Amino acid sequence: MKKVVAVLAITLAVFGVAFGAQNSKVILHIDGMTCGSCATAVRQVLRKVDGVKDARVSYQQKQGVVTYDPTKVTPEKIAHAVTEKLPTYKATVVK
Ligand SMILES: [Cu+2]
Repeated sequence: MKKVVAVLAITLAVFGVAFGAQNSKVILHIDGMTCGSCATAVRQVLRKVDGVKDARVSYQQKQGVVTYDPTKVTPEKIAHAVTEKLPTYKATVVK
């Protein structure tokens, strides 16, 4: 029984690492936002991009922090989606 528990624990640990590795984070610099509504609009576009798990946008800081799956999308594609759907705002990859 102890062996079964140990195997289960190792399996869960391995899967945990695998799932964790699926998510990457990118910081975008976003120009053109003037209020909280701008940030909301940008955030909604970001969250609809395939492969994006989460997005936080601040117009004061002119930046967005995006959590994404690197097997599905690249930071460049995420930044491009913003400028393509909302040409008022210009998003560039910081890191
Ligand atoms: Cu605004």
